[in-house]
Amino acid sequence: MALSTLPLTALCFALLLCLIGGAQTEVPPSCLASAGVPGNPGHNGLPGRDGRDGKDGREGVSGPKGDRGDPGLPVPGPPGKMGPAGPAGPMGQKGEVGMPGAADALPKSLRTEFQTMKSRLSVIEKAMGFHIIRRVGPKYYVTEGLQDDFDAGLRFCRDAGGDLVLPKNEEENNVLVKMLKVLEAPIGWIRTTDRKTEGIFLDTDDSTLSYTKWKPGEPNDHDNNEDCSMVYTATGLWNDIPCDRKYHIVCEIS
Ligand code: MFB
Ligand code: CA
Ligand code: CA
Repeated sequence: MALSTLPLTALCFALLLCLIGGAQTEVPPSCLASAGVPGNPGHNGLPGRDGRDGKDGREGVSGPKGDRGDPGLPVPGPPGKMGPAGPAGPMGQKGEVGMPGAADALPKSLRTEFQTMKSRLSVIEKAMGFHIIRRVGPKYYVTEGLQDDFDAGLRFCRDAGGDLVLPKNEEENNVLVKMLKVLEAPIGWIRTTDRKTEGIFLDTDDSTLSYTKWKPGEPNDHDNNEDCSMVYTATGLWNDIPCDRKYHIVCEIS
């Protein structure tokens, strides 16, 4: 019987015998037959083990838009922006009658005197904040001996509850000169400028001057740049000078 007609198992057995036979001696001639006609394909083998996961695929194209979601829960949103101020409310009721002021507790004849004493006390308290104090009429001329420009002098005196000095008569001008001598200061500021109208010297509240003591030939707006005023300690005379100079500051408290 030719090998090609034997069933597969028999063929394998025959081949096995050949190989075994060959292992002990040379391969017997019966096994050296020419290759047979290929057999019929065998049955499919058992399914193999799962293979390893393949590489991730490329991102897919976006899918179609989903259906509209259900309405959200009725959750209160954040507070809105502050609205515009409403109209002023109606006038409130009349308040209780206050406690009688100290002056009200006095007989009418003493009330004015009481108010005067109160305001004098306030002036003295402000003046007592300075090292050098001179009383002149109802006013106090005070200084710390500081030097600065005109506007800094205005600020310094106003912050202390007074103002930069402006003599309103000969007596006040003389007291100012004496204070500058105590400071050994050759020049001091005077509270008047012609910043508003060139050549017209006014108080800083734009009121006119009732007293001046200009040096002859002054004010002359020297170099077209003199809008503030000073007093010479040696003569008590006034001169217009540039506002950025640094001279001694004397304040008045009244
Ligand atoms: C001038 C005066 C000016 C300056 C200058 C040096 O007087 O008006 O304010 O002080 O001298 C001549
Ligand atoms: Ca001027
Ligand atoms: Ca001048």
